[in-house]
Amino acid sequence: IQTNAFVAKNDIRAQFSQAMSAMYKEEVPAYGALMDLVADVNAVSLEQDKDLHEQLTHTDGLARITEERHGAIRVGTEKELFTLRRLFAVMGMEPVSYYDLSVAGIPVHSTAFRPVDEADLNQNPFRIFTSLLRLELIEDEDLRAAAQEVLDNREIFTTAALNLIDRAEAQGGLNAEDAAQFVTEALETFRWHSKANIDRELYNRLHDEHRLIADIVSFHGPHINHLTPRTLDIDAVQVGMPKRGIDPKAVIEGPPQRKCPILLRQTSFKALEEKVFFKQADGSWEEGSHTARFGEIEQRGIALTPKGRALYDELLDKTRAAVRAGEGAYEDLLVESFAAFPDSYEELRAEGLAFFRYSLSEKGAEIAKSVGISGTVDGLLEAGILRMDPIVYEDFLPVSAAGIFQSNLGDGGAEVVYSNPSQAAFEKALGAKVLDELALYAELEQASLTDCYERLSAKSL
Ligand code: OOG
Ligand code: NI
Repeated sequence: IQTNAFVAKNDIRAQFSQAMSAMYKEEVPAYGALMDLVADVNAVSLEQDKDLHEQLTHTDGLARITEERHGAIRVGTEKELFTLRRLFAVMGMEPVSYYDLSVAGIPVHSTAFRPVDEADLNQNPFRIFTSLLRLELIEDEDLRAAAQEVLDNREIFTTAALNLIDRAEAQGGLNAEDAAQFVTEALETFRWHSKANIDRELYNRLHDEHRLIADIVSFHGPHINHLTPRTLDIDAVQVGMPKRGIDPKAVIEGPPQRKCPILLRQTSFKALEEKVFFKQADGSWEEGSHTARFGEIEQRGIALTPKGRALYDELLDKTRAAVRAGEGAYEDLLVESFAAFPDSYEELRAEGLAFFRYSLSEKGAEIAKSVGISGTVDGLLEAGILRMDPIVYEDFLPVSAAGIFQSNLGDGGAEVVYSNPSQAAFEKALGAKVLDELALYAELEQASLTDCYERLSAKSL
């Protein structure tokens, strides 16, 4: 019967993303201002760049952009991460990729929960970058134990949310009423709480160890710390921010501006200093402040193959070895280094640097109606039978993520660099393996080609 039918996971995710955005706009008004700026910039980009407009229309990517955003949260325990995986699964979001942030002196490791299939991404690509605290990287044993105790004594999910996760798993989905309640209850986990779980003294000790640890341990739950709309022209947004009273960080993370955007470029505005209250031993609340929440913008480009990614990493490392990000010469040097990265889709394809989605051109579709046809991809592209479009990079970049974390940790951000990946431990906590993003892009490319070849060889009568 209709009323008992399950709501599509894509719809639950879209509702949740909307609800999260509305909540964050209330909590952090500058996010609303940034959304308006991004909407204006995107409208201009689509108006001026007809090729981009056509490409996005052709790949069904246009509709998703205004609704597109990612958020980020940080959790404290394995159990919290485990339940989050189950919560996100209700909305069709799976853990993709493993990011080790210890390389930047940040004691967390992370994944991103996101939809995986092309059709699901096109309906709503909402993602959450999710980090797990690594208390084992804190040297002070007393402090570690104190933090652990606080974390063990909190419950970041409402009882109703936990029950609905169980129900979704048992039934294989949620009906409309349950889905609506699930969205409301799940949102509670990510709400900001100005009353801390701990007293000022412990807060200060955690903060001195690392600001991020204080952010993760001190509060009732993993408040959403930023929500990021997707822009089609990040340089225009960067320039536009100060005009609307928003103060951006100094540099855009990721690759430089290019004709054919690759991977991901990101910039953010500084975290707000917010009033919080510490829970003192005598039961009183003591006023203090905490900085955690900020805004970010992203521009997404084409996904790179392992070969392309290696070249990206090499050129970025080369730049960063010469100048620190944020120093005057950084951007010029970045542009100079990346001159070695081909900047046309033809070259990116010919050199096997990036992933493409193939489809039949109008001509190809016409031919496919009458005669069977075969040939190499090169030949079919040249003959104008196939067309290719960039596959959008849907993931994150560890060096950029570290830059985003750092920009919000203030000037005293840690500089200690101790690479210490621990993917197996992360996956054990998660209760699942993370998906390999490169395999996902390769599959998407291959599936698009298989579909083209099938259509070309099948002669209809
Ligand atoms: C996450 C920072 C990483 C991104 O877009 O790379 C991130 C955090 O600050 O919790 O969101
Ligand atoms: Ni982010």
